[in-house]
Amino acid sequence: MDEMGKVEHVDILLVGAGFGSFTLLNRVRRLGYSVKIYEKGAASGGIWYWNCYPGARVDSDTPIYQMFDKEIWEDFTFKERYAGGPELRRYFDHLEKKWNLNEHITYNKHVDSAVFDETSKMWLVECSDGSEIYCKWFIPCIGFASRRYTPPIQGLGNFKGDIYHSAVWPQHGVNLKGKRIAQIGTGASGIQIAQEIGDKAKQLTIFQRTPNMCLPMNQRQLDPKEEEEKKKNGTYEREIEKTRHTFAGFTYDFLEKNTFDDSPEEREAFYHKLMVEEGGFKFWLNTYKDMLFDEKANQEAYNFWRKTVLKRITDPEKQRLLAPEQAPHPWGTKRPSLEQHFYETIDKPHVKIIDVNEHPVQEVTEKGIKTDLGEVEYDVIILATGFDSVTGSLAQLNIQGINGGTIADHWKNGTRTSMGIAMPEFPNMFFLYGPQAPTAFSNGPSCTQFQAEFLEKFFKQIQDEKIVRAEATQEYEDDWCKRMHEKWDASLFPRAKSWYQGSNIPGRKVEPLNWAGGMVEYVSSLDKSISNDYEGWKIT
Ligand code: N01
Repeated sequence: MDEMGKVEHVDILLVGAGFGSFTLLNRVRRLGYSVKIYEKGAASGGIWYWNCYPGARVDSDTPIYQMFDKEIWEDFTFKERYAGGPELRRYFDHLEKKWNLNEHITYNKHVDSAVFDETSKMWLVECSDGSEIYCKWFIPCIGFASRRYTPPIQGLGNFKGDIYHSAVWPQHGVNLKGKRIAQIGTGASGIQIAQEIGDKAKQLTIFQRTPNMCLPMNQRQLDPKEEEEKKKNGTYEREIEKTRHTFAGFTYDFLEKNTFDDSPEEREAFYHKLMVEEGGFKFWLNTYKDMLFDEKANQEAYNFWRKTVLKRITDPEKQRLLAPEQAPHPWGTKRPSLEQHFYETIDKPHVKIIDVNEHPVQEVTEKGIKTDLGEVEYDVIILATGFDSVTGSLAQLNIQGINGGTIADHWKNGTRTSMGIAMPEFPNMFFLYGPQAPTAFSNGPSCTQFQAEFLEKFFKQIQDEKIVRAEATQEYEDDWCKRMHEKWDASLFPRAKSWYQGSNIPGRKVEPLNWAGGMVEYVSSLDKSISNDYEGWKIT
């Protein structure tokens, strides 16, 4: 409500203050739309606000993990090849100032529900503080990881020490020096936390369900002068332009050749270059084109990965647990984390690994954790157990479509979207960086940038044509779901129990959640849906 007691109105309401909403806001306000962002946290950054655990760091490298706008990078230079959480928070402050975003953002504003009013063609959005706002276009930009997952571990509530989840880490930080720490989970968050706190802890026990087949990050400090030069000589622009033409929105892509096109010596040298010399995701996304499709090719990659990692672990039991002879799933079908000194840290005597498949957690007690190996006391339990990924963010909101059903209802027999950006029965609503888009298969800022560019074109076109209602067609949704499955089923991805397909949570439907057909095909599908007289949309 405003001071007159009237419900507020805005053209476009965005939810979440992260990459997605900032990119989109800056584009659509130039078209003359009034735009607001509601953010439930006290500051911007999205995932970087909430996941402020020790060692949080991005796994896309500079310069592509940022806004693709020259005016922004002109006077902000990242200090590291892979930026850490605090630097990314500073980057968001910079964005807010540079683009004067403050007047558009309301913090500590938690959207609870939204309902579409067919008469006014507007969404009525309600917040947990009781306030309401009408918007013509409703666009949640809440990403794929805003609903954390805590497994139902017996007795967790009885623990008298401290429990922290990586996805809602205290903003003021936590002193873990000299503590006896249990950490559950070894995904990207778990790997980063363990390598960061390993040396501070008196004792660290990691409860592992699946080994994370990590790749070396090859982190390095950036030389500010060199970066300035790259900005001047066009390198930044060229690198960013490359992201438009690759499978995952990175600067590199799969090779044209297959694994066994090379001789064993050539292959060995190539793997070494990618994994050891260059680091990052190159061994995953810049490798032979059959690696994620052909079992033998994949095994070859795993053999090299294992051989390389084993050299960094001395304890034979830890070697067995971290890099087993038999891979738990094809290599790369679960997101490999980028580590800095994870294996060396874990190899230390005060760090233990318990495989929960061999020794399940029986119960958390007041003092510690009990398995068939006995009860061990801890001061702190860290839950690095991930998210109700990809769909959980949107499904948790009470958003009602025209037939009164919520998003969760729309997905009760499986996730369905039109091009990973809209759904039938939810007119005038889009979402960024969510289900069935390239999302977790992409460099995040590339995905949000290309989706925002599409929406900018869309909003420009409907403004010119005085269109007030747009709803994805059922036909387009059916077709997208079919294509989603075709791409997914042709790969080795279905073979891993991973959050890519919802199998990290017992009982959840297992289905492809991210578009596996590549960024280029994705963007051209979006464009086609409006260029051809709105063939993907019902328009009025
Ligand atoms: O979550 P995860 P995350 N008992 O789901 C384990 C992005 N991100 O927060 O592998 C024991 O990957 C679970 O085991 P398993 C990035 O895209 C990026 O780490 O399912 N363990 C797994 O080990 C990332 O990939 C960064 O068998 C249990 C862990 O908990 C995504 O977010 C940093 C268990 C969860 O790992 C998710 O990352 C952080 C149980 N009952 C996040 N239940 C960057 O580096 C679950 N687990 C950019």
